[in-house]
Amino acid sequence: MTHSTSNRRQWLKQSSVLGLASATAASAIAESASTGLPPQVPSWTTSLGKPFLSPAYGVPSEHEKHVKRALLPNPGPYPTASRTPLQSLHGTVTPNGLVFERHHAGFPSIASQDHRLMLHGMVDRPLIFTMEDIVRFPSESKVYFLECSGNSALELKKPTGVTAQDTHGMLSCCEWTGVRLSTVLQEAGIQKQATWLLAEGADAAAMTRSIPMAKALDDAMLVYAQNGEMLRPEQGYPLRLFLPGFEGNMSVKWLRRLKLGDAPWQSREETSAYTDLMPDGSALQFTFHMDVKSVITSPSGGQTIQRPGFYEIQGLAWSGRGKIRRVEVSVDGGKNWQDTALQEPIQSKAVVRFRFPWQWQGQAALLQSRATDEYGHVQPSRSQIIADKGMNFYYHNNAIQTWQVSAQGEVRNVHA
Ligand SMILES: Nc1nc2c(c(=O)[nH]1)N[C@H]1C(S)=C(S)[C@@H](COP(=O)(O)O)O[C@H]1N2
Ligand SMILES: [Mo]
Repeated sequence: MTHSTSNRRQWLKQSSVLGLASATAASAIAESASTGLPPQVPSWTTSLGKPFLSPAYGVPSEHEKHVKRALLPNPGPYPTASRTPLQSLHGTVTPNGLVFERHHAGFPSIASQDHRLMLHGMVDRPLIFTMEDIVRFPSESKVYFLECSGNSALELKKPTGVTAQDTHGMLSCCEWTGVRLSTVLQEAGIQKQATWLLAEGADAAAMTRSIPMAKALDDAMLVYAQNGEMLRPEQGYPLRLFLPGFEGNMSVKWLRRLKLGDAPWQSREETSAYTDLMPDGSALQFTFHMDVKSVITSPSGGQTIQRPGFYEIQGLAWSGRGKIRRVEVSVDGGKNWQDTALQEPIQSKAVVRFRFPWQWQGQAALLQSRATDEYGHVQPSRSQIIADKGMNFYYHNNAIQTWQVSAQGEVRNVHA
């Protein structure tokens, strides 16, 4: 039993690190006698549990019902997205039922056997694929983040969201399975004048975006599965385009048509929307990459730190250009920075979790995180972004987020 003894010693050591040593075994036993909680034998140990298949498709514990997608507080009469509860997640993968949703005209219910993908334009052989045809191609599975370019947009002018879900929840990270787009394009024969690709969705919004051929032939995928099961209808069942690291809008869901051409189509979603107005009156178009960004999820807005002691500051970092190289944390609003530990594996264009040990002694603090990617791009502060791009733009806000911790331990969204 040396094994359990050493475990126990380790636990005692750990508990003193956490400042819990004062909670004595005696008081726990006294509490147990009146509540029937462990170490008393609790009711769930003395009666039969639920049977198999209740339900046949599993759902989270009934005690985790607060962990759910949500609209922003006061989203107005026309909510445009539901958000992922980042502050309640662990690791890096977003469970399918919590992946944020963004659709411009609701989401359709399309039977797999009724779906078709048309491929035409500057190709040698125009083709129409069934889902059976698509799934027969050699496939691959990759972990990638997806971020709406409108994520955190409302935070530029004033702190708007309460929680990390509100401020950064149009972000997900899944294992996507599908076929390389290049494989399917080669089947049709790409003509050499073709430099752009049009992707169109089968939803009522007929979401339409132009994509450079270089991206189409690089890591773009035609995705049919997500975290080990077929796509959820909200995520584009039965088929979506997936462009790793690019603004979420371009990963067209319910993908019905691809057309090759020699110029962008200037669709609504790349002219009136998804462009950024600059101070000189010009607009940035075809931004494509989601730049390096991070957010602390624990402790984060809306939470309260209950008592002084040890806390592990945790958060998420990602870059649409490649791998995260470094994440620093500041507890004094950006005056001093310290390196955090990055959770392996660090995958390209995927979310990385960072961890930082912190002693909170009841002092007011301003928590920030700052990510750097493998190409040396550093996440900017809000004032740097405003100096650079002004305040008339809406999309692509990757500014450093500040959480203010009060002496009472309340955590609030503020501008530092
Ligand atoms: N066909 C279609 N594709 C679409 C959209 C849409 O409305 N229709 N919304 C886009 C936007 S703006 C984003 S951010 C992502 C969101 O993907 P998700 O709902 O799977 O999180 O899908 C994109 N693809
Ligand atoms: Mo989006």
